[in-house]
Amino acid sequence: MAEELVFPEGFVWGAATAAYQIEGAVAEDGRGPSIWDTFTHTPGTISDGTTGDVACDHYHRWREDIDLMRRLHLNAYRFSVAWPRVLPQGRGRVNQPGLDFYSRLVDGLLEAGITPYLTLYHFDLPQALQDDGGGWLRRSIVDDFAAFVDVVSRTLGDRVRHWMTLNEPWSFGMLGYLEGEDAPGLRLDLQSALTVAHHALLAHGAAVDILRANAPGSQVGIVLDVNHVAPASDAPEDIAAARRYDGIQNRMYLDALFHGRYPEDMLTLVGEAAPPVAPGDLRQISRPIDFLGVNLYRRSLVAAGDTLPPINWRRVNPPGEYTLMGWEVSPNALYDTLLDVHQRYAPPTIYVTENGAAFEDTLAGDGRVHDDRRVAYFRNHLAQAACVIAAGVPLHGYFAWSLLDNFEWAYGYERRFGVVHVDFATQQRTIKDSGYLLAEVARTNRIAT
Ligand code: IFM
Repeated sequence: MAEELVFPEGFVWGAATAAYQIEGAVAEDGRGPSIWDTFTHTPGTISDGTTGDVACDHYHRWREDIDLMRRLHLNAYRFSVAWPRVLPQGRGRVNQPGLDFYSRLVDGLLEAGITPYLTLYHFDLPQALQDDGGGWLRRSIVDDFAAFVDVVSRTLGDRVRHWMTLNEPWSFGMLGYLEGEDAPGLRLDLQSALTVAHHALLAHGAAVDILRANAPGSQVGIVLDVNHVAPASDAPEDIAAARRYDGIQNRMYLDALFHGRYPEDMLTLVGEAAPPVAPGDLRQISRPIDFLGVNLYRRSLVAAGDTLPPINWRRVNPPGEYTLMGWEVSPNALYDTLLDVHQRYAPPTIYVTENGAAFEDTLAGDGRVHDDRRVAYFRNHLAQAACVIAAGVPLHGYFAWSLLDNFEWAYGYERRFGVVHVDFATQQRTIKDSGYLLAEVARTNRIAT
């Protein structure tokens, strides 16, 4: 028999996007180049050879996109500000038309009754800052980020009440500086990736102070791609590998942010690759925050292996359903991750800031997109979200990834995550069945399972 799960009153229902993935207009109104412009224009980097030059053309179509949010009954929208639109050279001269774009967007959202949740950094570092000492490898990037946050929050702080400093520092450190899969496409070493992570966390701490000063009373947090890590077997070597992987993926960030220290076992394990900590750093990183944003896509089942020495792990993919990204569909991972984060770190509030799936989608003869697998994905994950709230976790909101099909980084336009289908040739938007599900859940604040 169908059961209905009810969400608490005032629950935040949103969808998320990121500037480079949707905006396009990369050379318009004074925007400077970002590392993603450079990377995508380098042959061989993106699997379908595309770029974010046009993407969803959101820069011109933002009104239409707000209208879509309204039709989806969303009461919140998570988006990011492109640093090179605001500061084309990364620092120094402010590009007023770039700032004005976000100001108009925020006003439009507020007029539509949609609360803006603003991410300050979602991967698109100004190229000029990459050219100066290697971007996030240079410690003084913290000052550059602080200056950028100051400009944005002075302008929007009167209207934006929810701020996210960084999106997924694990991703941009590991994939950008170690694996080379994402911009800036470097294949350095673990020490470099951990240096990037440390500078990113320091930049987060600096941003918290600035936001407290410029936007008093607003809510400030950070977004992490937390994984629920479980050992693939009871074998002691798999249990130890899972602990190491949990360390590199989760604890290095969460312990620093919430406990003010890097985990001792990880510092011992990585030895000379440990982050370059100066006196006072951990105090800056662990400034109290109002919420933690969790991006959740899958669980990680881990065995001992030879990936990323000295982490020496291997991913185990059990039989089951997988998305086009090759990620296991595991609604329980949402429950387990949120409960785990709550028990280990107790952030005052948690939001699911991203959750979603890439599947093959087709526009059917009836003009609709019957994305049944994504509908089931959301239904099952939302049921877990309701259950984890009932278990006492302070989950206050859920943002689907993503509002629109968009530029999925190294995979270009081949991986569609949207609850709204985008025909990239015509820019025609079509709400998918998963979008209608989300709309119904957001409208009624309940989900039938
Ligand atoms: O598209 C990305 C997003 O930019 C960051 N989190 C994961 C998503 C899906 O890969």
